[in-house]
Amino acid sequence: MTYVKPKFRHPELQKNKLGYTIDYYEGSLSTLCAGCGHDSISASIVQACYEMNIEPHRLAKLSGIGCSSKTPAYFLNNSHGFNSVHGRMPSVATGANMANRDLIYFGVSGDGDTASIGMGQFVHAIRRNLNMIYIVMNNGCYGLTKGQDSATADAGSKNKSGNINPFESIDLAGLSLELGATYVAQSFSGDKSQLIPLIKAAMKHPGFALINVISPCVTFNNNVGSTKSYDYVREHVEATSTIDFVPEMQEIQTSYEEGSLNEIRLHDGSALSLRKLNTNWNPFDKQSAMNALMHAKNQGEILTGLIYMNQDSHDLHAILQTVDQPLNQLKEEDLCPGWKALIDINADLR
Ligand SMILES: Cc1ncc(C[n+]2csc(CCOP(=O)(O)OP(=O)(O)O)c2C)c(N)n1
Ligand code: SF4
Repeated sequence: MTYVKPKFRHPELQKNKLGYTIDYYEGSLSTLCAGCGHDSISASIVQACYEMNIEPHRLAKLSGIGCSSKTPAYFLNNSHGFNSVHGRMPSVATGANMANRDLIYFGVSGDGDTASIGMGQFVHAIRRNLNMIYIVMNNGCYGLTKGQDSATADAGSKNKSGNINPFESIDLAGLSLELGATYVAQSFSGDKSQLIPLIKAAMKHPGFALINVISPCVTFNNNVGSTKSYDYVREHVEATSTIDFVPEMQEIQTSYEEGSLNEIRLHDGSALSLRKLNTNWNPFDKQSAMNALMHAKNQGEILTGLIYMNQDSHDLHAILQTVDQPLNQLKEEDLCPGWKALIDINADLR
C-alpha cells in the first residue's frame, strides 16, 4: 500500500465559482481501514464545500479523538484545524466561535467521543445554540480502541465477539431535540445524495446543526447482529424525504406532485426542497419529529433526512447580544473606553 497521494489531476477538472477545482478541498491520504464509512463522509464534506464555493480559509475544522476525529486530516487541507482532546471539541469550538464569529465551524466527532466522554460538553453546545455544524460519525463502537460497544449501540445488538449489548442506546437525534437543537438531521455514510444537501443546509443554518450519520466500522462492527452494519442499515433505513439544496436566488424547479413539496427558505435566500415520504412527520413541529423518531426506533428502523428545523433560530451571539464585529478584531480603544468613562460610571452609582 502506498501512503503518497498522487498529485496528478485531470487538466480539465471543473472549477467552482471561486476558481478552485475539487482537489483544493481534499485532504491527505486516509489511513482509515478500506471501506470505513467515515471516509465516505469526508468525501461528502469535500463535495459540499466545493459546490458551496466555500473559501477554505473561512472554515475551521474541529474534532476530538477517535478514527472519526482523525478525518479532518483527510478533508479541507487549506482550512484551519484543531484536533482537541477526547470529548472536548465543543468547548474548543465555543471559545473559537466566541472569539471569531466570522468563520464556519465544522465539528466532527464519533459516538464514543460525543455520547460517552464528551456528553457533558455536547449537551451544553446544543442548549447554547452554538453556531456550528456537528457531524457524529456513528458506528456504535469505539473503533480506534478496537471496537468496544459505545453508548449508541442498540440494546440487544451483537458485537463482533458475540456479546449481546444489555444497555439501552442513547438516541443522539432525540436527545438533541429534547435539548432544543434547532437543526437535527440523520443520514447514512453510503447515501451521498442525501448527506451532501444536509451538510450544505447545515452550513447555512444560524445555530447548532447536528447531523448524526450512521457510518459502519468494517473492522469491528459490521457483523451479523450489529445494527450499525452496512447490511442492517441498508435494510432498515427509512428516509423521511428526498432532499435537494438550492443555492441563493435560484428558483426551485421540480416535478413533484402539488402539496408533497416543502420549500424551506434559509436565512440567506438559499433553500431546501423537501419531498416528504413519511406522512406522519412535519420537520417544523418538534413533537411530530419526536414521535416519528420514537416510532422508527420501536420498529428497528433508522429515520434519515432532515428530522427537524427551527426556522427562527437565534445563535449564541444573538442570545448574548455580542457585537457584530469578531472579538478578535476589536482594538484596544473598543475594549477599554478609558478612565473618563470609568469616572462617569462610578458617578452614576453614587
Ligand atoms: C481521556 C481519554 N480517554 C480514553 C481514550 C481512549 N480512546 C481513544 S478513541 C476512544 C473512543 C473512540 O470512539 P469513537 O468516538 O466512537 O470514534 P471511532 O474511533 O469509532 O470513530 C477512546 C475511548 C483517550 N484517547 N483519551
Ligand atoms: S477501526 Fe473501524 S472506525 Fe476505525 S478506521 Fe477501521 S473501520 Fe473505520
